[in-house]
Amino acid sequence: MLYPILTPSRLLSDLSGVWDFKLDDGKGFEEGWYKAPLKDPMTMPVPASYNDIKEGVDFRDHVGWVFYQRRISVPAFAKSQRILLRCAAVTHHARVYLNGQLLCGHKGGFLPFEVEINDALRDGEDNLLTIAVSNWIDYSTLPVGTTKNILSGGVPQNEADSRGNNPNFDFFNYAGITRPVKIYTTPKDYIDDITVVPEVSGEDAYLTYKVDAVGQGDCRVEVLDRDGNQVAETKGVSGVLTIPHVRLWQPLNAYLYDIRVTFGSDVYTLPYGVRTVRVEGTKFLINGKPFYFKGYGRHEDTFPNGRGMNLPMNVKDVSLMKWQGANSFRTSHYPYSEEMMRLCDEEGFVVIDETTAVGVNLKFGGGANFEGQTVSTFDKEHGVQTQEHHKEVIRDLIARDKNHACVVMWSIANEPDSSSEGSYDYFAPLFALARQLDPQNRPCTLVSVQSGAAPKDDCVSSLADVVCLNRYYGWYFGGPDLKASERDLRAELDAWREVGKPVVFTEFGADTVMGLHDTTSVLYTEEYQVEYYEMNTHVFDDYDFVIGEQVWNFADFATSQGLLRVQGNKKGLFTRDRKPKLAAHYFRRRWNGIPDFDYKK
Ligand code: GCB
Repeated sequence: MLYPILTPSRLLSDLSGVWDFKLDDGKGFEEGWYKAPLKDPMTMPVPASYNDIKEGVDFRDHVGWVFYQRRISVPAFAKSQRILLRCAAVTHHARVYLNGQLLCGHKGGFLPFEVEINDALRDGEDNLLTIAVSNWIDYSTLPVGTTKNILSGGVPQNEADSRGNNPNFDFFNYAGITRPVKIYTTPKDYIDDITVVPEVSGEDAYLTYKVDAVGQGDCRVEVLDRDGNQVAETKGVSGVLTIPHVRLWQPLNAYLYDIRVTFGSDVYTLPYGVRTVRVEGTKFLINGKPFYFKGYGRHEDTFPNGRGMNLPMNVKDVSLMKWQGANSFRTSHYPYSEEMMRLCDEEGFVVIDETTAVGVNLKFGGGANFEGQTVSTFDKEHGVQTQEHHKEVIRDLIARDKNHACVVMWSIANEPDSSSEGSYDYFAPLFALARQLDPQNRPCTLVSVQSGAAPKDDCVSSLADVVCLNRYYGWYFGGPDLKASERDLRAELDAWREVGKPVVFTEFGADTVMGLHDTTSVLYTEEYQVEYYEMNTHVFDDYDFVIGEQVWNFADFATSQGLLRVQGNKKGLFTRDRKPKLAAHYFRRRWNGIPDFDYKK
């Protein structure tokens, strides 16, 4: 799916701004709020999560639908073109109405969808756009919602708990229109999609391309370098472009070409980095050289935007990550904004791209998720019912991100139940689908939870190209005894050696409240966080098949309330407003001393 841009043939209008807004009182649809201007609306910025924008617990923790509304108009001269309304992310369910008419619905809060609006659009200025949004999560959605608050050990905390709508994951269930809504146009005969697959041989690159075009027209494809010089050109909707003396996209040393496609009167330009990715033995090769992942699990989480796109913070975060000597992150636990992905292409940041599958695990909280009885995650009747939707998410994620140089691996899920009966049968078709759909055939992984399962019993070892581990030795497991924790971590790594695959630690971390200090370190102090990380990283250095370390988390972030969460999760190296803790300086020293390539012989 193409990112909407302004081109010589396409108009683009961003509907970001302050919209009218109202929480549903249960009668919104019955009373047809989408048919007429909302009565006594509030103001609400788009894009943003709505939860932290107004005050009060009823507002922040509202469960169910909300209504966003504004008027739109489109210039008369654009009406001869296809006119599309595109939502980059609406969390988690959307219904889009124009002039009272339902145009489309969408499930899933972190990927784009669009609809042609020519027929529903009236001439003139008077077009009423309403987007109804619901934050409902349950056993059929991704992320997964549960009947219990996992942070409170399953004890209902409020009315929403008893209605069975709580995250089965550890981040605040922010909702709303969180990424831009745009209108764009295309000619009637148009470029629908572009797919480009790189291959490098010697000094040259061969780009196998395919243009999905609708209607009639001649197709021409050019490659331009950064100075605008044409370096390759060909005709036809598919073929191979040859770039002599290619300049590769390298981690932290990015180079992007422009691939300009012309089809009939339609023109679209795709920024494109040429690089290769491959797993060989226990190495992860980027452009043929063994790469070492240094970086983070992150969240799209800022105040008061919630999960709403925050461009200045995106750019600031990349700057901070570079300051630390990091080279990569995982889009834990959902696809990030298209703007962030484009920025990572531009800045040379390496990304593990994760689906919205978090919480596909009913073992949390002792597994008593069904009226107090233990239910297995993949129980046909009472377990999660997410597999079909999971396939949709994989499809849409790969459709959106397949051309990004920054994306080097797909993460199919975070901390699912990957060692119970039914796990393999649930995940094997998902891995097969991702491998079939990705034209670049990138490695695939799932991120394994610390459950005590032996490597052979965790289907990450049979299905994944790279084993990703979230491990908390010295925090949830063994903390504060770092000696015993180190022994246990080593014992586990000794067992993973037998699997013969590369291992990346995609999470390890300790909650740390900025400003808490002690000479003899104790849990939650900045000193403990440093000692925790020193222990873990020194162990990683002893294992040649450990090819990456991504701390949990880049920054402190908001969660549901619970006794282990001090105004949110405090495992950040940075505070939520991006001030460094002691551990940020520790990693700055460590990572600036670790090369991106050939760290482990
Ligand atoms: C995990 C989860 C992450 C949590 C983290 C924690 O394993 O993947 O979402 O926030 O642990 O801090 O407990």
